[in-house]
Amino acid sequence: MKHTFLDLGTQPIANKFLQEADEDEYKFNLTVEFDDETKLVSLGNFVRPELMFNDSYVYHSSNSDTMRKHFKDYSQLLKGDFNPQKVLEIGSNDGVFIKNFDQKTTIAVEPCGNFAQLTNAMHYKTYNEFWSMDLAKKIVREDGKRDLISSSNCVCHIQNLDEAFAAVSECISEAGVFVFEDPSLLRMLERVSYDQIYDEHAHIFSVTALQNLLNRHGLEIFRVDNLEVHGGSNRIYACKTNSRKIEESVAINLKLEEKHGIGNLETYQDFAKKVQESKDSLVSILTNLKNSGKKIVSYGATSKSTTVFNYCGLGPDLIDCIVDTTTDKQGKLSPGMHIPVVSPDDGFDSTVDVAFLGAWNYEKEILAKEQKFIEDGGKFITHIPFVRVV
Ligand code: JHZ
Repeated sequence: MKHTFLDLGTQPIANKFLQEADEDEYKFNLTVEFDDETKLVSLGNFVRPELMFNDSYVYHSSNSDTMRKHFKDYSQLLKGDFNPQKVLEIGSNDGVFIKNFDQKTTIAVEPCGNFAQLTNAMHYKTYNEFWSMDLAKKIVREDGKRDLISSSNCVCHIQNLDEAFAAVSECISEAGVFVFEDPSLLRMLERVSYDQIYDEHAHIFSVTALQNLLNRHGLEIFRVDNLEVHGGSNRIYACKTNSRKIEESVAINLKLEEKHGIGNLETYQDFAKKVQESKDSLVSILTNLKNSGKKIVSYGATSKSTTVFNYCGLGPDLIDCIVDTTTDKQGKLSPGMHIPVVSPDDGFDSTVDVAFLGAWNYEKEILAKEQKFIEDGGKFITHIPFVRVV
């Protein structure tokens, strides 16, 4: 049975930045459910994938030093541990991961046409489609089974996980590995990072729920790495059932999640109360700062900040602009609240007093880069794990 435990209100498409304020915007009610059978946490209302992932998708996975290094290190680790001959990435975005693998033996799947075109031009055969059973069968026929199927920040976007995992099972070689990383539900609960919830994140994964779902399709988890990227993620290593030794990290993570009550509805009801407190506290601190004459901007036009701004009702009357290095977002208006997005050169100058860390997951990288702002008296504010000046 599914239980709705959180309502983040009416929300737009998190990555659909607008050219004009009067453009039509698709909106939906962002609620979150807990399934007490599988223990999976999912959105109550899924948004049609084509509305989010299409030829004008703006998010570049290689948008930070942190993530470029992350994907390079990750590729080396996979080569060292598994020496895969045939590789597939599901959700290859701008190629930040696959560029570390050989073009002749690596293929990619990417539904956003602008990015599929990019990786095809980099000579990686890229299927410009959503991951599905039909596609898995086509790949097996045309390219052969895969020794490594990797996917970063993509599996949690797939609404029908049963089909997705059955398709992985179809496409993977007998001794192959399926390695994927996504935001961790446990970290979200601990950090009250409710902004991990938006249209694209159809699910927020626990190891517990993934174990239940993968097992239905002849797959099992044999290793889990806890990562700091994207606000706390888990890297899940799965294989065909009984094909590899199950490592200690699996039991450690399952125990930790059990201790945190990941299988109990009360845990989520408690989280929902903390989300409301976080909102009240953020609205209050930003309103007080604005009333005392401070100029506030937001740093990083993230999907996460779309949730925060729309849930908390924070608009251009409080936040002058959002600064972001992504050229495809600049000159546009933020989804729902219509805050102008500008380049850091245009919006992050000496007149700014306070910057809300929309990209709080890059706190270290941003603070190191913006030392001058801090030395000159500027303040960064974050809501993670509670509302505070950094
Ligand atoms: P960032 C996206 O979420 C969407 P978002 C997606 N659904 C997902 O799962 C995660 O990524 C992985 C900018 N920036 O990575 C660049 C600066 O301007 O937190 C980006 O627009 N200056 C696929 O959107 C944004 O911030 C900087 O110095 O929440 C960061 O977006 C840095 C470091 C970043 O992902």
